[in-house]
Amino acid sequence: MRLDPIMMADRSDEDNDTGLLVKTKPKTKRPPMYKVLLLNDDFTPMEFVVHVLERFFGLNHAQAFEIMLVVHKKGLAVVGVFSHEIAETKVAQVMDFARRHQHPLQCTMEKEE
Ligand code: TYC
Repeated sequence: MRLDPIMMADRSDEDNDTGLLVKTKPKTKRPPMYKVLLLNDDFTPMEFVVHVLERFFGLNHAQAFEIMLVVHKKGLAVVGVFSHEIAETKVAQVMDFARRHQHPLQCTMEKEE
């Protein structure tokens, strides 16, 4: 015989008194993704930017040239979407490569909506 009161905790999968099963949502939230952005400037040579896009973002020459032109004309473009760690690595690689070649090219990351 049960002497202690029946608590809600004993009926965790049931709604108050309806007897209906209420399934709790499985917590499978995907990790946030980050856009990597390339910014235009007046000094970095176009061919250098194309090379950066081929080297660090795995684009072929035509794709790289196309995105470089978008940045040149619009001021910036998303060049890829990655996990936080990969995005950070891409940004650091681009910034370091540009600095070593004394170009003012800027690359940054932004959390996806
Ligand atoms: N605007 C630069 C030029 O005319 C080319 C350029 C393109 C620079 C893209 C940066 O992210 C950039 N030489």
